[in-house]
Amino acid sequence: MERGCRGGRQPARLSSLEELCRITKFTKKELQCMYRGFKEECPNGFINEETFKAIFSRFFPYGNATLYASYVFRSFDESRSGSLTFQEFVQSLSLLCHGTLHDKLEWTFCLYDLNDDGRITRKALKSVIQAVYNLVGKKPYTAAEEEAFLNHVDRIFKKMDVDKDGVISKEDFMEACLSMYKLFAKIKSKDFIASVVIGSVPPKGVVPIEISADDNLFLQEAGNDLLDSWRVVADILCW
Ligand SMILES: [Ca+2]
Ligand SMILES: [Ca+2]
Repeated sequence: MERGCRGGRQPARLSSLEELCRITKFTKKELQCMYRGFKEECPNGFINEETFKAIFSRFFPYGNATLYASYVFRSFDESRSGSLTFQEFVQSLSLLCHGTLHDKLEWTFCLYDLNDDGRITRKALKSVIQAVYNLVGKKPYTAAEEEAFLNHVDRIFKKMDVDKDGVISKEDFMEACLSMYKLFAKIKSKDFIASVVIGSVPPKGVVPIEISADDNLFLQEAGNDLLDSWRVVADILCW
């Protein structure tokens, strides 16, 4: 089975600082700062899953970050060697900070494709969303909460499985996410805000945006769990 699913990363050989700036698009100063943080956390020059978990846990003192951190670590450790050098670490981070939307979505797909087979099953989706819930200590305790959680996972799954064949392929994933990002962009546009503020009659020249109730619900539900994964991880790991 192919290891790692993003591909295209530069080979992990030791680069000079200048070269690393060029590859990662981080400035010298940013890299030096990250390197200091890295050396402090990992004096032996490698970051492993345990350290990853410890870093994430600091950001989520009221939740349990271990599961999510292990999924993120897996997505960074493309060679599945169990540890990352500084260069491997910043190359993955660079993708989340400076990559194209397509790069970021590929990474997110990889995060959810827990067994590297190029498809996201309902079970994997549930596991990762559960891990996101754990971050903030949100847990379905009662039977009703458990049912609401499963319905939430179901709605996201149905929306993402574009061709309705029972699994989320990378094509499904890209298509569903890109159409959601387009909706997000529209919502953020001034025209939309103006039309909402003024009410049902938009001013001349402003085109009101119609969003179905289904899409609206999906945007609210999937926003944090799925569409923003790369942003959350980048915020945490950029020391
Ligand atoms: Ca899979
Ligand atoms: Ca599908």
